[in-house]
Formats: sequence, C-alpha cells, structure tokens
Amino acid sequence: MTDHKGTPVFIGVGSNLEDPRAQARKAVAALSALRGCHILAISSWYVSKAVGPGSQPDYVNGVVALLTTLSPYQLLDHLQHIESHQGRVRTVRWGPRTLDLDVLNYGDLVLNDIRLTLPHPGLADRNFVLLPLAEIAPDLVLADGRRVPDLLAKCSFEGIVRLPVGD
Ligand code: A4P
Ligand code: MG
Repeated sequence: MTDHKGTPVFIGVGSNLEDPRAQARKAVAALSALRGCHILAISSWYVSKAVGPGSQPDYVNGVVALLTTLSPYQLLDHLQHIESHQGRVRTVRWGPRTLDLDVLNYGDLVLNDIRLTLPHPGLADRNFVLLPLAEIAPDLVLADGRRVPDLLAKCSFEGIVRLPVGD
C-alpha cells in the first residue's frame, strides 16, 4: 500500500442540473485525478429537495474524503476549475447548478476570509451534507471542535433519500 501524506479534507459534492448523478460521478473522477490529492472514501449519494429560491430540481449530494498536500486556496482553485469545466455558471446565490464543490472541513484549520470559510458555514443545518459526511467519518471532530455525531443527532432526516450503492 502506498503511504499517502497530507491534510485530511472533506469535500461536499452537489448537483441539480443536467443529470446530477452523472455530474457527481464525473466530479469524483476529476477529484481523483488531481495532483496532490488522494481519495480516501466516497459516501453514498443522497437525493433531496433544493434548499433555496424558487422551484428547482432535486439535488444529488455526497461527500468525498481525501488527503491533500495542496493549500486550502490551491484546493479551492482546483474545485472551482472542476465546477467550471462541468458547465457551472454562477448566477443567483443558492440557484440551480450543474456542480457545487464545497470544502466542508480542512484538517484543523479554522478560517473566515473573503474566499474561504472553514469549516463550511452551512454544514450543521444541512442533512444532505451531514448524512453523507457521517457515513464516511462517523466520529469526525470538525476544526472548530464541533462533533459530527452531535450535529447529526440534532438533524432531521426528513425528505432525504439515500440512493442504492452503484446507482
Ligand atoms: N467559499 C467560502 N467558503 C467556502 C468553502 N468552505 N468551500 C466561497 C467552497 N467555497 C467557499 O460559492 C461562493 C463563494 O464561496 C466562492 O467563490 C468561495 O470563494 P459558490 O459556490 O460560487 O456559490 P453558492 O454555492 O451559490 O453559494 P454558497 O453560499 O456556497 O451556497 P451553498 O451553501 O453551497 O448552497 N439544496 C440541496 N438539497 N442540496 C444542495 O447541495 N446547495 C445549495 C448551495 C443550495 N441548496 C441546496 C444545495
Ligand atoms: Mg458552493
């Protein structure tokens, strides 16, 4: 087995346009091809109603765990490049998108600047992030000290469906 080094990072993957499941699969392939990143785990995929304005198609969400030697900003650059490559056009905040890649947690780094907020601010309120995160990291303590099992215990499971493995 190769001994990979780096910071443990969790990436949230979301899509609600142009075959979301295929977009998600493609995003994982792009993440696995990144230099300086080594994928450790991929969650199941979950379908949920869109949180956000207007009527939007349902989302497919999942979480990828990886080790990275990239800085958080380098990683964000790569994620935004993958989003653009998969046809993401930024219009309205929380609007529909072919692909959204969020850095959920980056090692023990807590950050709040113009480009990056870490851990991701929406994490605790979102079952579509917490469920897949807890699936691959059930005992995770976030950089700010919050524990994933505690957040999960406060989270509603309503309206979210886990897709069968391989779907
Ligand atoms: N940014 C700051 N911190 C981070 C971080 N930790 N990871 C900055 C990634 N980016 C971060 O993001 C806007 C800016 O946030 C970036 O330029 C980056 O510098 P964006 O992806 O362009 O915009 P956005 O995604 O529309 O805004 P935001 O606030 O990131 O939205 P969310 O929180 O990602 O929510 N409903 C369901 N069911 N499933 C979903 O996945 N997603 C959203 C988007 C809304 N409703 C949803 C879902
Ligand atoms: Mg985003």
